[in-house]
Amino acid sequence: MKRRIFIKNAALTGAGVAVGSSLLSCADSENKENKELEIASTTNSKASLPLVIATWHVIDATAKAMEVLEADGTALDAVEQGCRVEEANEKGQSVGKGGLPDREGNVTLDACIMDKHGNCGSVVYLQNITHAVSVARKVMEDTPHVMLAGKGAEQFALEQGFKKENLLTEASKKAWSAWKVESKYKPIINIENHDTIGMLAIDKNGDISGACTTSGLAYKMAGRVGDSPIIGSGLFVDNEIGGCVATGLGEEVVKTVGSFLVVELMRQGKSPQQACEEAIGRIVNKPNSDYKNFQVGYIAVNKKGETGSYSIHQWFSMTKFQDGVNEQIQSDFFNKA
Ligand code: SD4
Repeated sequence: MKRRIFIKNAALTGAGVAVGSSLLSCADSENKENKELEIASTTNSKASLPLVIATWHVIDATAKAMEVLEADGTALDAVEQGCRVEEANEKGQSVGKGGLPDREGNVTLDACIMDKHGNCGSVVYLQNITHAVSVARKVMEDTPHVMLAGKGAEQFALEQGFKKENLLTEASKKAWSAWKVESKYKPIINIENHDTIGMLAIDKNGDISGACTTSGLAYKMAGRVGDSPIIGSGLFVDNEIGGCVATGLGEEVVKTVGSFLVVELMRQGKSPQQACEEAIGRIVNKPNSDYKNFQVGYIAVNKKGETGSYSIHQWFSMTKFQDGVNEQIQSDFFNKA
């Protein structure tokens, strides 16, 4: 497992090629969006649209998102639908149903979503509802607010017709019982593999949206909320510039307002890769940084469709679906010692 992994979904090969090349042939068009795609083609030959990227190894989720994009769906629909795949996957123990609980045995979810207009919605400490990302979207679209928490978020979800479910699966209950024997609280993110999902998509119109959903740190303190539902930390999108999502130890992302930082660095002219690297630098270069003991990873995309990813430690990966190829790409990382 400890090597570069490429997973190509042959069945879907070809799905995204036509769009990019047909748009690039419209060089004489007055259309601003097409011009932007043209610029992308000169700076990054791989930057054809639509595209979707996500944190970790989630090819089923990116495949779902691409299905939406290929059917002329919006980036917003794509990221919501993509994230829902992992939320429903009971085997993934860090998101949605099957997520590992807090130290008291409660599964609590954090999620957010952001659209091309800069609108956003978020839920924190949501219980008993699998599709936190969809509740976040409802907060964005059907309330005058950005964020709903705890009981209020649950009540809102139920009023919106979401189903009440027990999110603590037998497997997660078993893991929690085993953890309780020693009850050691050490909020260290598993740096090998994870399922917390942050997703960014650019649709055929060149519009960007993003979403993020998680059950947060396993065995966290009751009431703990991480970076994932915090706009600017776990996720940020500016349709003129690009988007970023974070994964890993949320406290460290929040302290540096990581995703907003990455987008602002891209605004200043950095590539997505350079911006992710600099944002990780802000964490590891702090005096007395304890970075050897935790993981943080960022993925980012800019308006041209160029992508980047970077983490503190090895084995963070990004899943990318573009030009008919759905692949897991290992990230470069800081701690090479
Ligand atoms: C959190 N950032 O709650 C989330 C956890 C995560 O990969 O992303 N894990 O801190």
